[in-house]
Amino acid sequence: MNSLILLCVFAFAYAKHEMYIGYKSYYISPSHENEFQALASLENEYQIDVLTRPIFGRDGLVLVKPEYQESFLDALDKYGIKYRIHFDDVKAQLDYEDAILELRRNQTRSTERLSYTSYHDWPVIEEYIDGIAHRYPDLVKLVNAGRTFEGRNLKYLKISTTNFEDASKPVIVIDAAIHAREWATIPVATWAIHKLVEDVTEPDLLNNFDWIIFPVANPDGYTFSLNTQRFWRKTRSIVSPNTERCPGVDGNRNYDFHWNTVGTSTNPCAENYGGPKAFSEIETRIVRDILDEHLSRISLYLTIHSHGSMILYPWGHDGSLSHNALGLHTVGIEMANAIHTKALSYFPRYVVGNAALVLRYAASGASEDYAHSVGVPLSYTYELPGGGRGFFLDPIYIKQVATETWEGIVAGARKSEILFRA
Ligand code: 0X9
Ligand code: ZN
Repeated sequence: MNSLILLCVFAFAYAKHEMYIGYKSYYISPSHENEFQALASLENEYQIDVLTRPIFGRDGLVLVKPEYQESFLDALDKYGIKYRIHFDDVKAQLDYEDAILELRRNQTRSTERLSYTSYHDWPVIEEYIDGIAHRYPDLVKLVNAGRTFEGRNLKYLKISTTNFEDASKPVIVIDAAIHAREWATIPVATWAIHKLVEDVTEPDLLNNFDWIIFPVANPDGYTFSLNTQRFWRKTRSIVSPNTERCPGVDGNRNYDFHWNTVGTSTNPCAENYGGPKAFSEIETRIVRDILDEHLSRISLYLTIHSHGSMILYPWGHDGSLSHNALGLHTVGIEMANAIHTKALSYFPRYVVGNAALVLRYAASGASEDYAHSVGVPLSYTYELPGGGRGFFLDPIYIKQVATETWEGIVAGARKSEILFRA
């Protein structure tokens, strides 16, 4: 009987990542402009999923389907793009990661209401969000902003000592996990909530600002990535009958800023599908509406992604600099420096810069560009640190990344207030 149960458990575990059988991942290191350009065209031709964009002096990470292993590597050779294997058997690595997660879940007891020792599924995070609003009614308001395609509630928190009624306070907006597979972004957002509500060590952050935190902007995608398809990036909506086979839209290509022009795809099966129209997704409409409602008071917008240790600012669709480029760069550096004061010495240092120039890859329809285009003076994409294993930040680093990133948020908020009042 016992061995039957074990067999079932193993069969289930084995089946979980079955679709990745034969997949391999590679570090790639393009070094010249023409190599970066060639890579962009190879992505489409060989259906490469770029898990981390390579930047100057730092390897990228790509996931390659079984049918393109040889031809893709041949093409890299042809263009002289250096590469080396990351995971020879992606499925086996995903099974291993599941085992680590399970171990961490069972091993640790946390005194915090939400532990930072493993990744939680959406119901656990939802319960935490609900609980915070329930326990701190004078400080926190839960907004139920709508339902996802699969029927999950899209919830964000408004945190304010003055019920958002003091129009002289700047507002800070943070969202996380619009990209489903970027799991580590969620604890960063919930840690910010924790530090503003449950463990206030920087009271000025609470008293001088109003906060809007949307910790899981894409719960459908996140759930699908946790349970079914690890590298799922998009939402889960079926936007028209011909997208049934390939559901989902890349939320960070769906904003109405040069929508559908560059670094995006019209193919619903592509990871960077921008959707049938701008703001086709409720997940992005919610952020649009938050920005719209509080625009005159928003001093800082942060969209949390992972990974790559970068702080990126507009304009990411063409690499040009905005009227506020100096402010964006200065505050970006302040945030990175603040993170570095708490970062581990063996984590890579943050790179700060224009999104398209740093990534050598232009992409339109992204939220940080959109927010800036409608008037948010300081708008950034954070790409959090990875954990050496590529996409998977080992749970032992979750708290580290959450706490060091909080330092960046604190520094950004304080700087944004000075500029807001100037
Ligand atoms: O491509 C993205 O959406 C972001 N990188 S990720 O690996 N998290 O997918 C970068 C967005 C950069 N910003 C703009 N292009 N505006
Ligand atoms: Zn992302």
